[in-house]
Amino acid sequence: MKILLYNPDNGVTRNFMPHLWMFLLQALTPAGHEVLLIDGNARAMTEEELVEFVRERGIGLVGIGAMTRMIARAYRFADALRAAGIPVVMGGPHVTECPDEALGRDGGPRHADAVALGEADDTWPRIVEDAARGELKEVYEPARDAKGNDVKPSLQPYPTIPWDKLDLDQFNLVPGFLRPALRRMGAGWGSFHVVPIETGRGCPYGCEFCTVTGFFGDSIRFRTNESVVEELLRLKERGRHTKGQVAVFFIDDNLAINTKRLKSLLRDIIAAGAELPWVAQISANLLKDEELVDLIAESGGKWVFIGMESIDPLNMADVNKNFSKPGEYRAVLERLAQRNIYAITSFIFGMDNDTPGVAERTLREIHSWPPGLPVFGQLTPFPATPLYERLEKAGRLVRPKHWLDFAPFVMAHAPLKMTIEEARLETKRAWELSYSSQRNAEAVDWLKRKRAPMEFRIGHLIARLFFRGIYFPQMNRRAWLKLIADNRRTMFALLREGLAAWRASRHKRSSLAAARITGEG
Ligand code: B12
Ligand code: SF4
Repeated sequence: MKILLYNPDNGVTRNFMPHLWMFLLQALTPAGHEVLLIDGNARAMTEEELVEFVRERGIGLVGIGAMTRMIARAYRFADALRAAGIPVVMGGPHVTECPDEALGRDGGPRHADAVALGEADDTWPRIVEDAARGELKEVYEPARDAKGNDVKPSLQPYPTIPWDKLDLDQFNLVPGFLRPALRRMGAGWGSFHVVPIETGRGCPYGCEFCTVTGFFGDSIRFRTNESVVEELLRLKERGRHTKGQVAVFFIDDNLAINTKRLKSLLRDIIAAGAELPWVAQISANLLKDEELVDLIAESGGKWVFIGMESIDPLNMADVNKNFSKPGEYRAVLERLAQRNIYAITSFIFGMDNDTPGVAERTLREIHSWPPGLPVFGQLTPFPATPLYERLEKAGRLVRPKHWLDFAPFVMAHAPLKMTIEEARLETKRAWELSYSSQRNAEAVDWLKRKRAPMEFRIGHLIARLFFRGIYFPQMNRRAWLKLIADNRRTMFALLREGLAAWRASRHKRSSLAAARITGEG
């Protein structure tokens, strides 16, 4: 049987990275079936085009995965496929939290023939075999232990994802017209892939707004160090072989949740020569350990995603995230910056203690830190989270099924001390000010003053231009050209400096060669 795994696009910007679930399920598919992958963020398609693709290739089962944010779009694709007689199975966090909605058991329309609840590593092979026999069941769930809890995949052993052989062309971040020239640059820049790798699952912290503790559980499971190192080595080989660049996103929710284990993994990566540039999510409270931060730098760590959420400790207490202390953020970021590691700092507006002006106050604080990539969202009650339950009980949900009429950056409940509209405007202001051409220039200047190497400054500016796209749609060439025009001063300054350095090194090389010839003569 031919199977298609499909991830709908997010409607804002191209994803910088493919979704791991597709590659994982592909690797876990029993022999004898062919699995195709399409990520709508990399390969845009309408519902009709997807149906045609599926029909032309004789695909017998489509698997769709989506977060809550993309679920309405996912349902539209599923509806079109089912109307054409193609069976659809859906999985991922949202349908796990709302299976009745996907199956039409809540009085609404049905969107999926089957749903896979929770982690599907063990159920996927069963789904495939049932579908091949035409006996798809409605619900697939993990086995239960004696206490009635889900049996979670141990991640030991972990399936081999053949990154070295996969066709990853749809995820190449280098624009097509630049590839031939860039392939010859340095070690080769004809392709640039950010590849998701997980080293463990689960988080015990249970922040009120987060679905992770409910979905993956509070007991943490790790892959073996050997299996992670082996995957990194294969990726490194792929980069060499294809004359391209590979970076890794360790998608664990909190890579340092067990500091001892992370140190041992990073030491093994260094010992095996498996270092690649990497980014990971780590909470601020776990970044105080100097030895750990040294190992992060030595093993290739470049960016750390930190869920800072708010600079107001009262807000942090409200969402059960007291372990992360706003008063410690500056020291953490400085410790990272000393090693040329920078942070993607994530903030949430619309918390219960937020008042108008929260954007200005937060930005004042951010501007006193080493520059990073701040991102701003709003407190969102995802289904099955403690936050959702609290707001529902208090009668505060204005749009209880906000995902079915998704409106970006419009809250689904009213915060206590500001309106929904004020929260939207604060978020907009924070994005505008954080990614203005002036702020981009200031960030690059800061790095220059701190003598950060040229490649860090170029990387930082490029990252800023991409990150802006999380809020401001950058889906076409016009949007990109405008962005480049707005930031031309900073770009030209870097280019001039780069050319001067290149000329100086060329001059030095030819003087050395001349001296050698004269000496030998
Ligand atoms: C990496 C990541 C991202 C990446 C993007 C995704 C990518 N390209 O990988 C980035 C950093 C961009 C991102 C952004 C966001 N993210 Co995010 N992200 C994650 C993260 C950390 C890892 C995802 C992952 O690969 N997990 C590992 C795989 C193996 O697990 P999985 O995807 O759940 O898949 C398993 C099962 O669900 C199932 N499955 C999944 N799909 C399917 C499909 C089928 C057919 C079947 C059978 C089974 C199946 O099988 C898999 C194996 O067991 C998760 C948290 C987490 N630990 O999962 C959050 C998470 C998915 N993100 C979340 C959120 C909220 C967001 C944002 C909205 C945050 C924000 N406020 O801006 C944005 C939205 C971005 C956008 N516009 O698209 C929430 C989603 C909650 C929900 N109910 O929707 C999560 C769960 C984190 C959380 N704190 O709650 N994210
Ligand atoms: S630390 Fe991160 S992953 Fe863990 S519960 Fe809190 S927000 Fe979720």
